Amino acid sequence: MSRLVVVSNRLADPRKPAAGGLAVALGESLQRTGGLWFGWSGNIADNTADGEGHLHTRSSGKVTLATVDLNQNDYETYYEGYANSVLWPVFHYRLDLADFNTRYLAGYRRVNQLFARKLKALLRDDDIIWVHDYHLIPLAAELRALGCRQRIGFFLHIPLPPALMLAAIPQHEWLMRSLFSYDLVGLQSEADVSHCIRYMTTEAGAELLADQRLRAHNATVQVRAFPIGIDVQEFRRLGQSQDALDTYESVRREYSRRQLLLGIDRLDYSKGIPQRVRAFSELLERYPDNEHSATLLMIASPSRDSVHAYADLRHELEGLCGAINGNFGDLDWMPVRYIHRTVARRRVPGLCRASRVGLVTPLRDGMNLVAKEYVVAQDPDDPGVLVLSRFAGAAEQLKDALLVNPYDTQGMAESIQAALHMPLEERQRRHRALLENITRFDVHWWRESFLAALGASSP
Ligand code: ADQ
Repeated sequence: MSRLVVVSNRLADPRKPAAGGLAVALGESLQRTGGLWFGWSGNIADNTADGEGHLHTRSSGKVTLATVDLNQNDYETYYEGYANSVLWPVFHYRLDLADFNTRYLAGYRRVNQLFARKLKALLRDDDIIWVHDYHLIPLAAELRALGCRQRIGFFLHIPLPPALMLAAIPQHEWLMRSLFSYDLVGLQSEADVSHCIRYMTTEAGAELLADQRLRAHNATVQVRAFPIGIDVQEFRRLGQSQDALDTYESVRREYSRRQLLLGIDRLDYSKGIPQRVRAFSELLERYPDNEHSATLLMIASPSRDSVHAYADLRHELEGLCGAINGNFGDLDWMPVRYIHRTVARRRVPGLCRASRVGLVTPLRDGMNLVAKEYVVAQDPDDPGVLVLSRFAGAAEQLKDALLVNPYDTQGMAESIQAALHMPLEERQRRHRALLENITRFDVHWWRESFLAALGASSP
């Protein structure tokens, strides 16, 4: 059996309990066959004499974790710059927030070349390589340039936007051409796949063959949707832990006379958090029966603080929450509770279960795992209602959620009102259908179907 090599910007120790579902799922594969996980250490170190980051390796069971350090300049240009100020906004349809500084491109190329050089030294001929996410799009092209012939697959965790949006990136031809160095490109949704195929056929002159394979530049790549799932078993187990039960009990007690609405996200402009608060304000305005009752709890974990757009978002949100509490709040009722921090993972299921409505309202999202976690955490006899943006990748699968358009404040307020008053039977029916889908297409299905397709691709 070939060895699996996973490459991602950051890596997590799959055997640490704090690791999320993805790390655990990838780790499981790596442990089974023995494997290598390669990425940035998370450290910013001074450049060494030869200008190369040091390679650190350590073992965790049958898995070797290999990491390199970045220097300050690489961190600013590759990570904060090209990855998070060019690719993240454009791939989330936010051309207005993109900063096409040419320094960033140089850093992005340099780090991808550095990763390729360091990784190549560790590779065996029959390895299967799985590269993750937008930080590393050109990695396969750099590996091929060094003579690597192994099978290489790529999975993009964020959306892939329409062709003309991609074309706004000054280096879009170079960037998208580099996908032809992979044997398989996995995307989150069918919508993303159709954008990719359209770009390749209209902008890159590719020919579309059978089975969503594209041919150009003397290479063939297959592009397919592999919607990522969660580790349902693990999340259920987490929900039965003492911490989760304690969280559930204390939240239920505190909000015993209220209807709780919950939002959990990274504080990111793609997540539609201000839009959610506006819709909640509209709900209180239009449906006064919710006064002194409906309470929106938002837990937004700090993210990319040093990128300007994130600081602006934080200020906007603080203003909105302050205004709504000032306008509607009373001595014994605060309509919005906004917490800017990461809560311990083991508390997430309890929070989800204690809330009547889960609000997942991104303007764009590759998938959105919170939507799936929310459903799995519910009590099947008395489940809460998932209100989900139609612009999350998850909406392609989770048709039984209440699907909303986060740009439509009134429409979203009406859907929240419907969710708060949904009869038990309908809540149970929707929950059953959602849970069935989430359980069937879990993270193991995702990993196994991707690796099977990569194994079957022609090298
Ligand atoms: P993210 O943008 O990080 O992921 P998401 O899919 O929602 O978004 O996953 C976030 C994870 O972090 C969830 O497990 C959630 O429980 C946890 N989390 C978020 N906020 C938290 C908080 N305040 N406290 C504690 N835990 C919190 C990217 C893409 C997504 C895609 C995933 C996986 O942007 O679209 O679904 O990768 O491919």
